[in-house]
Amino acid sequence: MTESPRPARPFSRLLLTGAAGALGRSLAPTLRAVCDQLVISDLAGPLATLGEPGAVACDLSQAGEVARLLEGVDAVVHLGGVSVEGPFEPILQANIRGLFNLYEAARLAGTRRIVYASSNHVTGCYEQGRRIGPDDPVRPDGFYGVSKLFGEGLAHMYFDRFGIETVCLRIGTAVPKPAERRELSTWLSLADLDRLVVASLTAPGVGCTIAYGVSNNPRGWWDSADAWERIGYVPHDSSEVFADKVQHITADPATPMARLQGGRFLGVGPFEFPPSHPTTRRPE
Ligand code: NAI
Ligand code: 15L
Repeated sequence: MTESPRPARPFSRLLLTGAAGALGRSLAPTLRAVCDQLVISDLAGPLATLGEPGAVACDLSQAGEVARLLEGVDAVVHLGGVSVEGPFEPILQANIRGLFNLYEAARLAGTRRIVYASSNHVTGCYEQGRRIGPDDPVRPDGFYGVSKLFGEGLAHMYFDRFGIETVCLRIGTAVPKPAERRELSTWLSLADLDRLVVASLTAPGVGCTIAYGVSNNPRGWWDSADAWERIGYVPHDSSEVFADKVQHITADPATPMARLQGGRFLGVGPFEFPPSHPTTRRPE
């Protein structure tokens, strides 16, 4: 049986969170082509730098703001939040509370699909070189990776209970070109990012799918073939053309940064509790 072609503009109102970030800026022009109206959103400060009339400032940690943002939205590309390893509190607010606010608002608004920027850091404690896929046990490499796992769990629950479809993309390193040896394995070209996100938005019947987001890298560590087939993603680019330039650039071989898939995030932390935290307060 041949599949009917996907509609050119399957969404009337598509929301892009994190629009002022690196990937949001890169994706926005492509997303405009698959919807009647693209709503772009971010924190007020970063959003102002875009100079986009009609952009909507929203702090994801604020439930009321998020509820207003989702009104009339039929699909979301969710990139907003803390994007690196760091202390727990900001990650809690933006990535954990923010995700809860987003899904609850989506449920109330009747949103049909979310493309969620998860991360390779949900499995960042596997050894470099080890082949893994979405069905392998998770091994997050920090608070950031754990927050992305919370999002994946929430996505599953909102599909099973409320029918909101999500494609969770465990993105590798989405940058114009790889800058070090690790990125020869983790690279996602920006053109392949476009392909991946559009496929995730428009594929029929994705349920709740987890897919790694990488280009066709011969040194890749992640096998996502089944999920890619399900969403219809075919990567076109390969990191290998950059190998001669960057394969000698590595973290200190004596550290977990060089040994584990999460790379330099393994060199961040641990973090002390802030002085006001109840467990660090001295007894009176
Ligand atoms: P980025 O840090 O450049 O952009 C994230 C955006 O989220 C920023 O513009 C920031 O202002 C916004 N944001 C932060 N806290 C917020 C809040 N409380 N409310 C509303 N907006 C908030 O990150 P980038 O590189 O564009 O990544 C986008 C998404 O993709 C992130 O969720 C990141 O975790 C994920 N990702 C990115 C990868 C990459 O290679 N760039 C790899 C894996 C995952
Ligand atoms: C991520 O999750 C980050 O958002 C991005 O900044 C990169 O560091 C990427 O992972 C990576 O692992 O290279």
